[in-house]
Amino acid sequence: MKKMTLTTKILVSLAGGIIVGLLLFPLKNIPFVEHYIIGFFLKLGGSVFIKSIKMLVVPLVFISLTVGSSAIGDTKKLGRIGIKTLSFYLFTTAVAITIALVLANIIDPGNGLVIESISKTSTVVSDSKSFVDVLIDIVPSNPISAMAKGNMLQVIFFALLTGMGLTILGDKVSKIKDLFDQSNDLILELVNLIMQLAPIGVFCLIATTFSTLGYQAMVPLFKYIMTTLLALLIHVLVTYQGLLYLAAKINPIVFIKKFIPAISVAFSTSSSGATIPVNLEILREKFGVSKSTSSFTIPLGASINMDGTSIMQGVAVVFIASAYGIQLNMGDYMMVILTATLASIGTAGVPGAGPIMLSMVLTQVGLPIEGIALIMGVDRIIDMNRTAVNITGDAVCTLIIAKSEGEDISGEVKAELI
Ligand code: DAS
Repeated sequence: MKKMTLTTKILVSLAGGIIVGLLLFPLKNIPFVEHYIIGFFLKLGGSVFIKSIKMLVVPLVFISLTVGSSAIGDTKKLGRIGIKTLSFYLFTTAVAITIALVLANIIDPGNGLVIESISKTSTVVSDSKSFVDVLIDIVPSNPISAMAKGNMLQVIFFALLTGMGLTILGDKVSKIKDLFDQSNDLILELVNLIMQLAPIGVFCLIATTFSTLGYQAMVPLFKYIMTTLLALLIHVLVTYQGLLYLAAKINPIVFIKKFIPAISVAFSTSSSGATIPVNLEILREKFGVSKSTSSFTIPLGASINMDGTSIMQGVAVVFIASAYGIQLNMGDYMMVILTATLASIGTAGVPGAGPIMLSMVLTQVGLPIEGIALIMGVDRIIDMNRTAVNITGDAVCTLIIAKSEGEDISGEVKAELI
């Protein structure tokens, strides 16, 4: 029998976990079920998986952001293309998360899923702190302490600075740059190893959710998935196609038809990294983008441009806050946009990287990281879709940058058709 892919195993464990959870729900008050099945086996499998994800947050953010920002730093040599690319990526990521936050607040997918009412843990943005204090607090007085405490904005600040330092010093610190690059490969392998636990972790987490909440968990989770997919669709059809048409006069239908193979690879692999080759081939062969432009924008985008991921994070923050009865204020939402936009620079283009960065965003707004357990069960379904959006954003940016550089892009809406 053909070996099941990890995605298939996760989807099978998701279905199995829901069924087992619903079967256990009527039995949940029986001491044996409560203390051994739910309270021991399911709790053990789910908690170990969540803590394994949590374990990677600080090293993944620091290393991948240092590597990401040193790559951005190289744009100094590329001048305008680098600045345009970085500006476009950060702009669309901020638009993406704003769409997610607005849509999630309208639909409120977490409504009805009452886990428990708890107060926010201390957040970076609290009523007592003025905005200037928040900005001052981004700078760590001790980067090691920032990492130990998981103050992620301070870790991000230090990582961006480190990456820029590496670029400025260039060949003088090539060994340190190589060490960071190798450490990035190592940390991505650790993410991959942790993701091998996903089938067990997903089974335990989703079985725990349904054995304790029963059918009441069905509708909120379904609404969470649909809200995220709707936000992803809006971002592709409105933001991306609108920008493509306005900035590059490219016919949206032509773009989608030509880009389907890349979307399919991203959907099936849940990996931006794995989609780089087919993305490059389509942009060069079917749109005529130059090698020099695409070989810069696509690999950079696959590592720092994660609009789909930031959309998941925006919806998940609202969903988890609602499930725990926590009211978020405007300062919190601004913090989510800032943190998720910066986090996208550090999100790795590998399966399952999104929830690792989500735990960072949750920490910054004082939400319980355990809330990830609510959505982790269905995350792979969303990962397939958000990865497809991530790489579509990379391609849209590339086409707009190429057009702005005077390259003749095929697929443009010819004057006679406008
Ligand atoms: N799967 C990641 C990617 O390759 C994104 C994520 O996990 O959010 O883009």
